[in-house]
Order: sequence, then C-alpha cells, then structure tokens
Amino acid sequence: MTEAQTRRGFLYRAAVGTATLGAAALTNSGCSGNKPPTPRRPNILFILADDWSFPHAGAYGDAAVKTPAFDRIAREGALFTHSFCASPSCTPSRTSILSGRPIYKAGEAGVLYGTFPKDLSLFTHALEDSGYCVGHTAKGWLPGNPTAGGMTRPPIGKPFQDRKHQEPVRVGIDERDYAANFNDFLAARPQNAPFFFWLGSTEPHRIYAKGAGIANGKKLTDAKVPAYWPDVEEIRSDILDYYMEIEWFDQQVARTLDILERSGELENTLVVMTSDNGLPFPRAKVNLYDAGVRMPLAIRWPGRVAPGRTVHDFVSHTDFAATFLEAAGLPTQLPGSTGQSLLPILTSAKSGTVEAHRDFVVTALERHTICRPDGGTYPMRALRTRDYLYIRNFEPERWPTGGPDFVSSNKTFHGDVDACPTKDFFLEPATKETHTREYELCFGKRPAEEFYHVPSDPDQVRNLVHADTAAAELSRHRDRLEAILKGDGDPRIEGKDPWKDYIYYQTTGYGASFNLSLSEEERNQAAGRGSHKPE
Ligand SMILES: [Ca+2]
Repeated sequence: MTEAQTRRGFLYRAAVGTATLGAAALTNSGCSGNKPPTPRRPNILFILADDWSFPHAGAYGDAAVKTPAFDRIAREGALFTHSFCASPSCTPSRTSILSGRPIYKAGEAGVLYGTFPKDLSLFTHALEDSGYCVGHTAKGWLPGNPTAGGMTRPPIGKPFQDRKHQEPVRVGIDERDYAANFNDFLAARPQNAPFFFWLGSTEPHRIYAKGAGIANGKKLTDAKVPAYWPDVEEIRSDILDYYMEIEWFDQQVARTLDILERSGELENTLVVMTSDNGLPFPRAKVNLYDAGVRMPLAIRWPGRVAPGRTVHDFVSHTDFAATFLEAAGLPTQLPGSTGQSLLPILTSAKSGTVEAHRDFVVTALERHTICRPDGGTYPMRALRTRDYLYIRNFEPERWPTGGPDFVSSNKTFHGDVDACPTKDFFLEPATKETHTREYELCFGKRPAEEFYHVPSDPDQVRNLVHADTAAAELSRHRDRLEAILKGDGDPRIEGKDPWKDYIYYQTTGYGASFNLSLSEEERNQAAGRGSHKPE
C-alpha cells in the first residue's frame, strides 16, 4: 500500500464519518478519546481454488473428499448449489470475477494469456479508491500480461508471496504458504483499514503427484466416474489425486481462517470460497457442461448471512463484483458489468429459491490454449436453466480439444485438454476402439447445437437436439440465449471474431513461440523449448 493510497483511505474514512455502511459489527475507530463507535465496513476474504468443480466437497454430500473448512463456511453461512463461473478457463474466469462482465464484453481480458483493456473497470480498484487495503497471495489474475493493453494499475493490489512452507510439499503443490502470506498482509495493512484479500490457490490445478490418493489411503471405489470417461483404474486413481489436492487447498483455508479469527477480524469479514473453473479432465475444464462451469460456493458473513442456509438460485461469478461493492457501501454497477449483487439473497432468511428470477446463467468460451491454426478459438455460448443446458457451438467443424494434428502452445495434441493420466489413457490407440463412445464425447467434434435434460441426464451426454419431445424447450432456449447475447452486444452473435487476433502473451516454454508481441528471433528460440508448467 502506497502512502497516497493510505491517505486516500484515511480521507475516505474521515468523510464517511458515522454513515451507516452496512457493516455488522460496531467497534471503536481505534482513535483515542471519547469518540462514539464508528460503523465499520466489512473486510472481504475471497478464496479462489484453481480447477475445482461442484460437487466435490463434503457440504454437498461427497464423502470421498474431506473439506472441513469449506463445510464450516457453508454451515456458518450460505451454501450455493447453482453457482457458475463465467468461463471455464483461468484468465477469462478471473476477468469476469473482477469486472462483473461476461468474457465477450471484456475484450482481450476474455482469453487465456490475454491482457486488460486500458479502461476496464475492476471492483478491486473501486474498493481501493474507497479506502480498502487490497492484496493477494499466489495466483491473482493469471496467466496473462496485465499491462500490455495499457492498464498500469495492479489488478488485485499488492502481492504477498514471500512465505514458503517449512516442510517439503508434495509434487504439484504450491510452495507458497498462503496462510502465512495472508498473515503478512494483515500485519502490513494500515490499522483499522477494511481489507479485501484474494487467496488464489493453485490447487487443484495440475500437475498432481501420480498415485498420491492411493498412497494416502483413498480407495479406487471412492472415485465417482461420470458417464463420459471409461471406468478404469488409471482414471479412478487420477480422480483420487485430484481429491488430494482439494483437501490440501481446504487445509490451507482452515489455517487462513484461524489466522483471521486470531486477528479478531473473523466476525467482521465476508468470506467467499469458490473456484475459477472445473476440474482438469477431458470434457470438464474448458467445456460448458456442468463439470466445467458449475462451481462450489459458500459464503459466510456473521450478522448479515443467517447460518445453515442452502440456496438454489442460479448465480454467476459476474455477480461477485456488485456483491462486494454493495457490501462496502459503494455503487454496485461497474461500467459495462452485467452482474447483480447477491446481498438480497445473502441477507434473506429464506432457503431454497430466494429470488425466483434467478433461474438461468449464461457461460462462454473463446480461447484457452493456442491449439488451432491461425489462432482459431473454439467459440461456445451456453444457457443453463434449472432443467436444461443449451450449448451453441459456433465453429462445429473445428476440434473442441484442438484435435490430433496440431501441436498446441502446451506442446501437446488436443491442447485444450491438460496433460494427465486420464488423457494418456484416452490417447492410447486401443482406447478409441474399446471405449468409442467415451472417446467421441471427450475428443470428438460436436454439432452446432447441444441440448441436455439435466434431471434425467446429469452428466449431459444425451444430446436432445433432434428429439421431437424436446423441440419446444429447445426453441425457447435457443431464442432466449440469442436475445441475451444480442442484448449484451456479444460480437460473436453478430458474426464477428476479434478473438483470433488477440495476442497470446505467454513468455515461457514452447508456447512463447505463439506470442506475436515477441520478436521473430525470440519466437524461434521458444520453438526449440519444452512445454512450460501449465497454468
Ligand atoms: Ca483454473
């Protein structure tokens, strides 16, 4: 925090005086003398996993993965069953969280390895301007180049990255000690300034320690295998390794909550725990099926959020920006944002369906890796309602995964599927013959439209586009999605494609050979390198 920022914060707090700003607790301002208690604005702790899907948490009834910290937040606050990220890829999802916009309204910030348009409004900046101390640890807005597009201000305040775990960590686990870094942030902030802190775990993103689940006592029978993967030992073991990383992440959250509690701030902190996109497996991450976009979400805010509630409303990660701004007593609509504050849901006493109009979400994808000729993306938009999932694939002649003939920026074929034991199994020559249906679902091309009845087909594998019985609902969903996209000004629905020309700002490994902001010599050098660590 700079001196100027600190001073801005002080001036703001002085200006708001005793105005009621919605904070739960009343505390002394910290000044000496006989000043009356001043309403305090809440702190916000935003905990974001990397590649963690619904319903892989104890609070959702998944007995195979232990998540006591998430379960505590849910038990002492609200648990959401229909929370969706805006896009199933790291950077675009994080952009939508920060800006409150769908990715197709966020320009070059709407793709992996993109950059921020200069004038994109972020809630973190609005909080900072109003006196909040803003910081983050581990993965912030990444991967990408935050400044190439002209935005000079850090997207999520000051980084706190110095603390590392004292003991060696398992392969694939981040060496950074998130909780200890949060403790440093708390110690460094100006006294009595409200804070916003982003804990950006890099778990359960790959890579995983292969066999860690089995080695730590998990059983192959614990793994739940959806209908689109072969039910084989290799894949079950890979699922258990994913569970191990979720558990590690949850343990770091528990430590972080302890630190917050010891600091005396827990009761005045709005705590949000969720994920940026779905699990890193075929037909999950980088897909608009539930496995790619339906997210765990629990929110705790004592005094404002009644404990023990489960909410079935459809909420989008584009709603967080307005939520945090309203909690801080600020105007809720960032320019260009579409999200709506969750506070009416959070402060309601109701469970189940709270706001009946929240009965859908829209999700979208353009670019994950560079895995097609000429920077071609795999453009998709989807409308998810209570009973149906409608997906529009705008370029069905392209391979959704990048296909078997193009060496992607990750230096693999099918580059939009992260390298992993499950992918290895799929790409063994025999699998295409022995598990043809699963192979086609995960690695084949797709029709221009997909339509699934979720209650009878939760894994979303039976496309009803040609089913007479679904025709009326299909038509309704198709029209509704098109109207929303047109209303939002999505270039894709107008037949435009700015995304193929957005620079891919990767600077490490083989993938940098696709970075057109580098010189030809630098790109040629990168072409001789191996794969970078996936982000
Ligand atoms: Ca991610």
